[in-house]
Amino acid sequence: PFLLALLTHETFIKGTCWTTFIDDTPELFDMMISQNRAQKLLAYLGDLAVNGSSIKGQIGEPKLKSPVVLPILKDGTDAPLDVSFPCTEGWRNIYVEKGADAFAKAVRAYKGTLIMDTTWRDAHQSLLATRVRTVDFANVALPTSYAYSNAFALECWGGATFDVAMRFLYEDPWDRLRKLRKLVPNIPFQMLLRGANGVAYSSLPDNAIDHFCEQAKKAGVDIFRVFDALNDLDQLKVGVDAVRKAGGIIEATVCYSGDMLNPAKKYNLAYYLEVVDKIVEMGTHILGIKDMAGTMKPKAATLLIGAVREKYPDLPIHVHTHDSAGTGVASMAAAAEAGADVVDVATNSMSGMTSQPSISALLATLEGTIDTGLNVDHVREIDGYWAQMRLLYSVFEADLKGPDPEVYSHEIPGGQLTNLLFQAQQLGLGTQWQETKHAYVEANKLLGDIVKVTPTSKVVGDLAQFMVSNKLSAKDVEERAASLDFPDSVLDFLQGMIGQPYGGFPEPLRTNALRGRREKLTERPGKTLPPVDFAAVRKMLEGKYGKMRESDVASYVMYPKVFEDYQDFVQKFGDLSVLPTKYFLGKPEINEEFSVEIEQGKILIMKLLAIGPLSAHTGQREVFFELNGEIRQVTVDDKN
Ligand code: 3PY
Ligand code: ZN
Repeated sequence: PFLLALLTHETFIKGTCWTTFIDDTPELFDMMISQNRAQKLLAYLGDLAVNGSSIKGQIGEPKLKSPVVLPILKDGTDAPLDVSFPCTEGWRNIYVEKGADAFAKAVRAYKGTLIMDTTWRDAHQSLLATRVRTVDFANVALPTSYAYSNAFALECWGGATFDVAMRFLYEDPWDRLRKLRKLVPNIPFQMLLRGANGVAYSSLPDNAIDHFCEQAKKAGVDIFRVFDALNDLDQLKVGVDAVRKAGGIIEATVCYSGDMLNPAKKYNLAYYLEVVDKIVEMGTHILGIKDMAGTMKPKAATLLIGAVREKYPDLPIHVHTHDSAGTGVASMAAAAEAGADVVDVATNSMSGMTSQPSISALLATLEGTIDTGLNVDHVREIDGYWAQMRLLYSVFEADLKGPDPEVYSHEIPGGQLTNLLFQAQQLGLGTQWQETKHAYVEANKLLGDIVKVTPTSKVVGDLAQFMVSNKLSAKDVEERAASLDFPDSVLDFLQGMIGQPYGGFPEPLRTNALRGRREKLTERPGKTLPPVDFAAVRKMLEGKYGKMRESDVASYVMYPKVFEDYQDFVQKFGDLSVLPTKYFLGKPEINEEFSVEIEQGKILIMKLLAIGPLSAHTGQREVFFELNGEIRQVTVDDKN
């Protein structure tokens, strides 16, 4: 049948298609230059057509079938706004023209409460396994620059987006940043930096953090939310100092864990105020308060933000939460009322549950009392785009059904909650999820009730999964610690590679688990880690891959293996970031025409024509495409 499809195809009947199109627009078809890139792209598409998607975590094919409709913003007279070029008005101008101190001052002086939208970072990290691709941000970037022109910032980088971009999406995270920066020059960009851990899972040499922040600032980050997962101030300071040296806006952050309203809990108001005092002493433009699991109840927000506001009237406060319990809007409204200058929300279709609270719900809650400077209609119009994206990326959804205040007891951070649920679902055991949550609580207690956020949340999660899969109770772990083969992340934590926990390490668990195989650190790891030799790294990489940028060096230093795997992939398949997501995740229908702009003005028009029969001899198939009117074929190993 494939032969028949081929012979009856219009290309065979009519000779070449697109001749008139090519004649009319010759500049679009510089085929010579594009040959190699096009062939690599076909290699990817052919593999996808034969073997299905290889993107980790994907279940099924994208459900969004219709073309994506872009937002249309209206001006005051109901006429469509021209958004064909970026908006130039916004808070970023203050920073660019007058510097970080002036920016912080202006934010504090604003009469209402500003919002930061997290859709481009935390929202998809928390709901869609961080899988949203650059092309889908870029497509909505211009209208967003208008609709959100009064926003404090867009959170768009850092956290898990850095490694996931390379590891699973085969994209360069730096290119994403540069591309979006050009399209949105007016709104500050915020990133999430894990203090001395950079955007990795344990500490790096100090000069690696400096180098990373310098590159991030150059590529487009303005505001750096810097936290340490244990609120270890020495670790935090490494990140804060790096941002200062890079000339960025520092948002040093205290992580909120547990429930400060409950007197039996470890982390209380006095604890948080002490951390805030030290952060102020360290020097920050903005104070971040980061409620990564969404356990900060509205009353706690009122008390904590109220207390900080009273003690530090001039300090801008920026509050972050997750809506896992369903109380996120109430907590952010309480924070705004108690004097927060900025609160975090996400576009409606990408909000709720493990993500941030809904922007429109918050705007409605604050309406008439606290001004945000945002146009509710524009915000809603942008959301129409994200509703389509949510469907496009639903192949990565963990099947969360609704908010659940159980988070107040298990305290699992938003991104990790969806991740663990997804893994439990994949194992398909009915009781797995309940067991994992229970084990998470036990693992946290075993480790000394630590603050849980990447990377410490991974330590607790890994120990919990280790307990479930080996059927170990907390008592078993304690009694058999000297002979158990703990996950690496747990040993890293117990060694001190992630920092020093408040209240110290759990003993005798620490000693028994380490068994003298690793030295116990009493100070931050960066003090003893040898500095990175960037010139040597560059030389080694260029020997392997050709010309490298300084940001490539930073990627390698942060994630050596992930970066090398990514480079190997690009050598084979080229830059896939140009491919529309529908065709990145799923194969087109036979004869469905689609276009790919491989670089500005260079458009490939493609069709999948046929998938050939399996050769019993080679285990391969020929896949036939039409590319700008010509038939192309690729040979693909059939892995099924
Ligand atoms: C991250 O570190 O990626 C986080 O989102 C922490 O909340
Ligand atoms: Zn978060």
